[in-house]
Amino acid sequence: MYAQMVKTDSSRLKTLDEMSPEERAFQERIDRGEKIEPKEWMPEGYRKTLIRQVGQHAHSEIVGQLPEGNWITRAPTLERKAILLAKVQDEAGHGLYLYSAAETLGVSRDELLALLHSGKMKYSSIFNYPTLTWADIGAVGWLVDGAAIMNQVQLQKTSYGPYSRAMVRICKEESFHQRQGYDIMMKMAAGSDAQRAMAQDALNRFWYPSLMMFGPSDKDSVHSAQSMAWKIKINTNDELRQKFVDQTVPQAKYLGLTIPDPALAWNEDKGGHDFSEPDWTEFFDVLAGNGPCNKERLGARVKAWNDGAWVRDGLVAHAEKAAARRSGPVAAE
Ligand code: FAQ
Repeated sequence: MYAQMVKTDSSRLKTLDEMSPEERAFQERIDRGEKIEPKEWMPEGYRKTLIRQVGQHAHSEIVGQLPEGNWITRAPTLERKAILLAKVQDEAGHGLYLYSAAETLGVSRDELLALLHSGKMKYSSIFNYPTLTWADIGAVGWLVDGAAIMNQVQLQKTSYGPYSRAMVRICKEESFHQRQGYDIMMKMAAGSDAQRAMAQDALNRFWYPSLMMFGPSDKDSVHSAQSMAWKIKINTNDELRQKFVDQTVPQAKYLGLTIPDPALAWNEDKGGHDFSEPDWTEFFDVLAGNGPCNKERLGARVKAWNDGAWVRDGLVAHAEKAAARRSGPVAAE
C-alpha cells in the first residue's frame, strides 16, 4: 500500500502515476527492496527525512551517555564499573557510526552538532529523565536499551544502505546492553527489601518514558506514512510499542516486579496486551524543552563542545602543517 505513494502535502501521498520519471524509478527500486547508496539519485524529501532521523538518532546516542555516565564513579563494584564504562563508550561509538552515515547525505557533523546545540534538532525524549539511583542504571539497560533494540532491529532493513549497515553493528552491541541492565535488575530484585524497592521505583519512573521512545501514537505521527512509503521506517510507532510491551511483561514477572499500569492485561483476541497510553501532554512538553533534565543535558553537550575547541583547533593546525610539509618540496621542484 505505502509503496505506491509519495507525499505531496501534509495529508496526501502521490501515486506512482503522479510522480516524475526519477521519483517513479526511485520508488520502484524501494518497492523491489533495493538499498539506496550515497551518490545515487534520491528525492530531496528522502534525503532530508534521513538527515533528520539519522541525525536525531546520532544525537540520542551521544546525549544518552549522560544519564549513565552519571553513575560510572558510583557503580557498586569494580566489575559493574568496568561494564558500565564499556557500555557508555559503545554509545559514543554508535553516535560516530550514525554521524558518519548522515555525512554521506551531504551534511557535516559540525552542522548537525550546531543544530543540536541551538535546540533546532531533537534527541530522544528519554534522556531528559534523571537517573536517581543505581537501580535506574538497571532500568535504563533493561527498558531503554530494550526499546531502542525493538526499534533498531527493524531499522536494519531500512532502505538507505549506510544507515542499515550501521544498525546491524549497533544492534549486536545493544543486545549486550539490554542484558547488562536486566542483570542489574535481577540482582536488585532478588536482594534486600530496600534493593527490591529501588528496582520497583526505577521501573515505576522509567516505564512510561520508555513507551514514549517509540514516538507519538500513529494518528499523531506526522512522518510515518511517508517514511514507510520510502521504507526508511519499517513499522509504525504503535506496532513497535505493542511489541515492546508484550516482550517486557514476562520479563517484569520473572523479576517479581509490577508494571505501573492497572489497565495492563492480556487480550486473547488481539494476541497482545492491552495497556495504558503514556501521558502525551508530558511527551510533547519534554520535546518542547521542559522535561526534568533538558537544560542540564543540552548544557553538558554545549560545554563539552566548547571545552574541546582547543583539541579540534590543534588537530586542524597539525593537519595544515603536515599538508604544507608534504606539498613544500614538491612545490619547490
Ligand atoms: N523523542 O512523526 P513522528 C538509544 C518527534 S537510541 C524525541 O512519529 P518519526 C540508544 C519526531 O522526531 C534512541 N522526539 O516521527 C541508547 C518528530 O519531530 P520532528 C533513539 C521524538 O521520525 C540507549 C515528531 O516527534 N532512537 O536510545 C520522539 O517518523 C541507552 C513526530 O513524530 C532513534 O532515534 C522521541 N521519543 O518517528 C543510548 C531511532 N518520538 O523531527 C544510550 C530512529 C518522536 O518533525 C543509552 N528514529 N519524536 O521535529 C526513529 O525510529 C523515529 O525517528 C521515531 C519517531 C520512531 C523516534
